[in-house]
Amino acid sequence: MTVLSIRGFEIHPGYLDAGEQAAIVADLRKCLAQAPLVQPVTPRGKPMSVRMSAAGDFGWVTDRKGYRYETEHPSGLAWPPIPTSVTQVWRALVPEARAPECCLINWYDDTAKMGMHQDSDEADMAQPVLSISLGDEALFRMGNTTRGGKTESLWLGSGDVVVMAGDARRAFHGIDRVRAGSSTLLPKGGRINLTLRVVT
Ligand code: MD3
Ligand code: FE
Repeated sequence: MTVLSIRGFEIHPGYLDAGEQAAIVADLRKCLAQAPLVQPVTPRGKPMSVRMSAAGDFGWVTDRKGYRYETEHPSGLAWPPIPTSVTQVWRALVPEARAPECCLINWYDDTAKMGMHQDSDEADMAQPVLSISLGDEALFRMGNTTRGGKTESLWLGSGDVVVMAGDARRAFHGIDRVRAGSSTLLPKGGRINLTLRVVT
C-alpha cells in the first residue's frame, strides 16, 4: 500500500476498495436514519454549507451556543454506535491509539466547502484524528499550526484515508471545493467525510 507523507499528514490513497466503501455507506445509512444530518450554524449564526451528524459516545455540534461535543443528537436521541466497518480502519492504521469516541459525519453537496480551521475541542491532542473520504473528490488544503503561511492542496478521492498525528494534528486545514460527478459511489452524488476522534 502506498503512503504519502505531506507536512506530517499521512495519506493512504485508495485504502478502501469499492466493496469496503459500499459496506461503510450502507452502515452510514442506518446511522443517519437514527441521527439525521443537520445544517450546523456557527456561534455567530452563519449556516455552514456542510451537513453534519455523528456516531459514537459524542458528536461534535455547533449552534448559537458554541462549538462543542454533545452526548446526544439535537433531537435528544443518543448517537448511534460507530459501525465496526469504520472502527476497523482506525484499529488497522492507528493501533496504539485509544478507541475512537466520535465519528463525525460530514456531507458535502457540490457547492459545499469548509474554511480553514483547527480541530481543538478534544481534550487529548496527543491522540490522532483519522479521516475517510467517500464519494466525490474534494480539494483538501493543508496549512500550518498557526493561521496563514504557505499551504499545500491535494485532491482526496473515494476510499482515501488520512491520518493526522503529531504536528499535523494541530494544523489548519479545510476543503476548498468538491468535484461534482467524480464518483459513482453515492447514487445522488456528493461527498461524505468521516473523521474519527478521541474526545475525552
Ligand atoms: C487535520 N473535515 O471535520 S478531513 C473536520 O473533509 C474536517 O470534511 C474535513 O476538517 C472534511 O474537522 C477534512 C481531514 C482532517 C480532519 C480532521 C483534522 C484533517 C485534520 C484534525 C486535525 C488536523
Ligand atoms: Fe477539521
